[in-house]
Amino acid sequence: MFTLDLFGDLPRSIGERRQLGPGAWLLEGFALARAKALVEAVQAIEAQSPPRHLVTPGGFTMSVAMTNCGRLGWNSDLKGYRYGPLDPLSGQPWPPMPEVFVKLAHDAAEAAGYAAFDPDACLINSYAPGARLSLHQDKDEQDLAAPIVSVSLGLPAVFLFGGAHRSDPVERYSLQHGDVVVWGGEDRLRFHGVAPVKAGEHPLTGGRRLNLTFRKVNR
Ligand code: MD6
Ligand code: FE
Repeated sequence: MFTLDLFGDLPRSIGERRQLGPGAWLLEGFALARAKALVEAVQAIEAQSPPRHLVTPGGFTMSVAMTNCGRLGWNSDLKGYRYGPLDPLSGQPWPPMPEVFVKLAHDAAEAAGYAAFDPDACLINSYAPGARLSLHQDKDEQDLAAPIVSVSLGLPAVFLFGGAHRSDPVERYSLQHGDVVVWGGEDRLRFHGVAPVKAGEHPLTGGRRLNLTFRKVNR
């Protein structure tokens, strides 16, 4: 264990594993050594399938901009939420999942006790200052036995971690560049969200926060 103070934040432990719930872990700094390769891969994906502000079925435009890679991508419009093989903007398949993504998702899941995680979808969220994600459950996946692996890059954010019901109390965790959250099992359907991202500058991502969430959609 050692600490770093790169971003003027409190001294921060790397390699610490914090248990957030019976099936949920925060792996501090787990992706740090691969962060540069991950951000470069995101930039290549975005050149093919640019981040876009999706509309919810309720008619709201999301403040987070989204794109995807992998066999399936998540999409939202007035008709609903769904996963599909094609980027609706280009009509082409989503860009393939880079090897550095596949390996990181597998390794992080394993470190949290989930063996043989083999995601078929990676949602890439891009947060400009002020962007947020309201409380939601991830339940559009067919395979709820597999965990979700979530990687934070660039600007920090406060992660809101609720319970099984929308009205349950919410815990707040600071997510820093390189942190990975893995959750599954009993925690798989907990409500969660992201508080509005504060403005800042990060050497790898500039003025934004990136989040990769890896999912296994199809069994
Ligand atoms: C984010 N993450 O951190 C949004 N969902 O930008 C999620 O919505 C999320 O981090 C399911 C599992 C892990 C997550
Ligand atoms: Fe989510």
